[in-house]
Amino acid sequence: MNIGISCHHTYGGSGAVAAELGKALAAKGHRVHFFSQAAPFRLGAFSRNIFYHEIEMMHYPLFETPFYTLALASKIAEVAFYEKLDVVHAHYAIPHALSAMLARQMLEDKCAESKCFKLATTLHGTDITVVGADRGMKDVVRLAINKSDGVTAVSGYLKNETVKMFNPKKEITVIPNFVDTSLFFRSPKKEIREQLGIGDEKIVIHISNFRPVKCIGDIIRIFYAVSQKSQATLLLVGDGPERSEAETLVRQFGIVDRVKFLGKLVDIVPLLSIADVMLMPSNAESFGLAALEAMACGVPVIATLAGGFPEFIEQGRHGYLLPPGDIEGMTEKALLLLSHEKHWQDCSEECVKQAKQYETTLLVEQYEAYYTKLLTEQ
Ligand code: GMT
Repeated sequence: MNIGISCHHTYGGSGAVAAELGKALAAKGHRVHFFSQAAPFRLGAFSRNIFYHEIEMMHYPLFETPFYTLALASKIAEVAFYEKLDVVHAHYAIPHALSAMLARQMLEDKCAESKCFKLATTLHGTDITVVGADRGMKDVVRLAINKSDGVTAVSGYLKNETVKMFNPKKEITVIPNFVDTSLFFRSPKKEIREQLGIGDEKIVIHISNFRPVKCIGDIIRIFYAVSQKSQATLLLVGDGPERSEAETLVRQFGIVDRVKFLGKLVDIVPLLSIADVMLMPSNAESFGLAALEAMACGVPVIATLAGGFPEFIEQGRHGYLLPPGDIEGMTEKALLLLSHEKHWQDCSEECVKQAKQYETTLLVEQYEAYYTKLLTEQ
């Protein structure tokens, strides 16, 4: 198939899923065209069957802000026509699904409707729960959903939220996040600890784009309480709007030497491989890709009874789920995992087993079947 993928390039789950999906489809022989403002952060090196189209925007003094949505639509239309795209897969409802919809209209005179690409849209989370909930954006998100030929959501939770908010015309299919366990597996290296200046203490990790939903403040508070009872280091991977507040809290708590802000790193396997617990106290999380990737590396997760976490993290088996904001509860469970070696080992092994249920190859087959279904439907 000839597949177009339109996604955000920035450090975040939707861009990661889009890039990993495109790479896996290309490895299976499909020709994959990426559309984004800059190269998606997980795209990596050149590979056969992958084509990347950077969206160039027109800058003209009359326009205060350039029109990304329109430039993207023009690019999709151009590539779809010349490369005969079968499917355009929009990751995140806006602007990607809207631009693809517009591209289709641009092509109306050029190709017969039956030959024009099918539009698949994957909802990732904040496109519904944050952007879709905004009064000014709601109707445009609804349009993007209803004008797509098919819509998928990354969890049952997100599907239900979407149905509640938008009552879409078509059935939403759940295709969860996935992980390539041939790349994400535990392989601890001593030199990583040395480079980070860490001895043999326990390691707590968090990876995200530091947005308010991630509750970075809770992470610092939990870790502070943990650090009072256990010799541990906190690795914070990523960056974003909540970082400076987190740094302030770390200073106030006097734990600067125990917390390492590592910034936006793409190669996270070496860090996950030395981690003992992943903290994800988000107050809303449609799936939680970083948690799944941690589990593939044998890292038990402490997350919240919110969003999609309960769909793949079982209480006491892969870690623990507590109500959002329950700092005391999360601290207690973190200490339990950090101090009971046998329990940690059991959870770690179960995490690896569970991650294999979300193997990239399995879920990519589901996306392929989904595209085929759209192409055969009238
Ligand atoms: O906030 C992020 O990390 C990015 C965010 C997004 O909306 O792009 O990620 C979402 O998509 C990921 C991949 O499907 C999911 O694993 C995340 O749970 C989801 N984030 C939220 O729902 C907050």
